[in-house]
Amino acid sequence: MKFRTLALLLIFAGMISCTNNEPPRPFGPLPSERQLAWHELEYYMFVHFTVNTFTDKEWGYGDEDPAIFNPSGLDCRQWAKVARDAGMKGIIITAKHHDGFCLWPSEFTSHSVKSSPWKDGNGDVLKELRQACDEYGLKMGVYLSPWDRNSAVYGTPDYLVYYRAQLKELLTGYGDIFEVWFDGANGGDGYYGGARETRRIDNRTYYDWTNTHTIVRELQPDAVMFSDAGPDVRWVGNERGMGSLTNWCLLKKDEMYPGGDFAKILGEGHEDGNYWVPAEVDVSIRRGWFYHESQDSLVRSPENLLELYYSSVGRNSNLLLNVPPDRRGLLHEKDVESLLKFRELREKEFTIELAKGKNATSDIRRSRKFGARNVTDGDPSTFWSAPDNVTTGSITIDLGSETEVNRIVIQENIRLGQRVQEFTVEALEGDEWIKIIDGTTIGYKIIRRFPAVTISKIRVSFTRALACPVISEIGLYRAPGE
Ligand code: FUL
Repeated sequence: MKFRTLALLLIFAGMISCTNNEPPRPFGPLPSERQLAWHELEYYMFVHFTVNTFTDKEWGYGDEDPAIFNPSGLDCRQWAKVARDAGMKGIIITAKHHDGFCLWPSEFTSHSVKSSPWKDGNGDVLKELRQACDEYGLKMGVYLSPWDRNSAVYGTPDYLVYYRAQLKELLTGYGDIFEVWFDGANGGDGYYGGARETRRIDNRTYYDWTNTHTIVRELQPDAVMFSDAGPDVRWVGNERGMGSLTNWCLLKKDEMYPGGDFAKILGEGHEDGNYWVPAEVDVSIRRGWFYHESQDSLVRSPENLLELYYSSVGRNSNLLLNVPPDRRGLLHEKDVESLLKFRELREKEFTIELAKGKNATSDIRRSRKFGARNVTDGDPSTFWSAPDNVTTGSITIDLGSETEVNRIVIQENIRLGQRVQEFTVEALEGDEWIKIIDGTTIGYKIIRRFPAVTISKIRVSFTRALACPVISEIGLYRAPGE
């Protein structure tokens, strides 16, 4: 009898330790490898450039004479150098905007650089950008406007054949593409090969997105696709640079379509969404998306860009910052200055990681292997986790001595899903735990600011979660100022 009890006990103990040394099972929809790579980019450049740059418009009608496209000193290497020096990871270019003019010599239309005086019609902006991105170690993405106000066949099934043929050119002729941007805008009226009329399409059905998506998957399997409703990356629902404080990477995307009226939902996503579709914040450094000389005095300041950073990257979103080249084909000096100063400001915010390597403990943990020390080890692949079915837990970081702190960064291990619904951060000031901030979702990363406190310990409590919390990193910083 005794022997049997002992054997059972050993088996039971073995089962427990075995379970506890296993990571939690993934919960809910998960990011794909291409989405995981996209999350890590965080910040990259949007480039709006076309005939509008020369007509001083935001939306071209489609009847622009290609002869007006004639940048005097176009230099994609300047764009790429600025992007690299600004700390950006890639560039997405408007290969074709709503006016239909193509920045590459498409075989399927003459409404392109081919018909412009720039380089005697032998130029190719996409090719130059590819070379520049390679030189400066940047990724490249393309925006191909589904709405085409130049095309005579827009609104008929033939347009889809044209659109897809152009997409294939972009996906086969210019190396690896990291993101394909499908815009949802459609204003109806246009030149349409001379018809000059209004053409309405049904956003839900006309573009037959499923078959277009298949082309991207086949030709560029690592590229993410952006639109209002994904499939891989979603619009954040505004162009003001505002990510949502509550931001689920999850979305019921089957209920949505590009160009629909979903702005409010897109900010927060769906807590019970059935796909992983994280938010991207697209915003311009100027009032317009295209360059207008009249806006030279309206370039966002470095301080304003830092605000955008906190309201995008700081809220579990990527930041796609538009910097429009001018008529020379260069990023304007004012924009460049702002971007580079913004980088300096940003670096000063995050100079010293105060929690790194510091002792961290938790009130509960899955096992030693998934202990709290993993959140201060600087390695995002290791993590702290609570046991299965336990949806709360607190991590305390001991800074060793009284330290001034005013920024916190928290990351979930999103490979296992997004879980946290609510958290609080408290600090030990003297003998008292004082609440500094509370919040809702976390996801890939959040960064929160608070007035500087002098503390020896900080406690982060996950107070509500969809499944046992899985936290990969907690960082603390002392940024300049309050
Ligand atoms: C919008 C477009 O209409 C704007 O011109 C711009 O390209 C912006 C990024 O998306 O839908």
